[in-house]
Amino acid sequence: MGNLVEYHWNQALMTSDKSLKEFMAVSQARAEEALDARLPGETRMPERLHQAMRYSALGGGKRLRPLLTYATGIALDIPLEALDGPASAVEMIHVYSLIHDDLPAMDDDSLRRGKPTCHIAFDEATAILAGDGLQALAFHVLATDPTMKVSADQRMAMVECLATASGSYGMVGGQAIDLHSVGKQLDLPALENMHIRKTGALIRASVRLAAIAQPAGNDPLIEQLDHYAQCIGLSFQIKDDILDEESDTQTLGKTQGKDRDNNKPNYPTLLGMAGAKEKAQDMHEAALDSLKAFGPEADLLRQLSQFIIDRKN
Ligand code: GRG
Repeated sequence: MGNLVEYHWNQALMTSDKSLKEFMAVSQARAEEALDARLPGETRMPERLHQAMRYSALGGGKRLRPLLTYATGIALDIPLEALDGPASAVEMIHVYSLIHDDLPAMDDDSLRRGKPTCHIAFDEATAILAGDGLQALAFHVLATDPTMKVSADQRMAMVECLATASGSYGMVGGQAIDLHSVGKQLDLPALENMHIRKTGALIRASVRLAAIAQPAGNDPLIEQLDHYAQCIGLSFQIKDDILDEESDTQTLGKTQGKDRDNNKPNYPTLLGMAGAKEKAQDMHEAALDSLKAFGPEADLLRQLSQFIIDRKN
């Protein structure tokens, strides 16, 4: 699809009642294709490692982070094909984090996205390497992907953005705090600090990567998008905690009740279930408020915020 046709098609989608559902289906397929094209083929040496990377990265997940990158692109009028690289990169980091989080040394889980976790389908050493391989590939994509059509400065800013979000100041740091807090009482600010890093940072990067791809950045709008991303990062985590209590393993595609079983602090235990739901709703409203300066071009971002608090898995 040419950029212009695609852009107008996306404009049409935004005014349709079914817009979010259609956008999600089309963008999930787009993210899958973009990942497929950038992952090493499974017959390429070392075959077993590449099979494990593809096993975990392809064919599952909501693709929330690529959806956010594409929806931000639509809000900022960026051609989606320029965002396939950043969308793939952020999803690769996410998948690597899931593979490593499921390992026996961490959450020790056997089910992810409705199928056996990477270390069960392959073996522990291969799963560690598959995560490592995906992490390195994410940065390789940002540094070299020819479809991105950005300047060297923009590429550098994207690499810096994703590295900060995924490293010890972001996701990995949040995971370290999480592992250290098992069995401990955290107060609300400490819980929030952990989640801002562990899950919030990558969600924030998903939006920011698209903003960096804009040829001439509009700083006030970018700040507002960043605030939106911080709000949905928190509402995502609150909803995740609620689902961990209220849903079931089959619907989630991962083991339900892990927080309780592992004696991990979460929002429902600190705020009560009604309090957690109210906070998720407050965060959603704050996210919408951040988008006040945008017109209908940001409707998909608004709808994604609603989706985050309504989702079933
Ligand atoms: C091990 C380096 C390292 C980091 C782990 C993000 C994370 C840090 C671990 C994931 C474990 C987890 C279940 C976190 C709770 C929130 C979360 C990230 C859930 C999974 O994300 P979704 O719902 O998953 O977007 P899908 O499968 O839909 O992509």
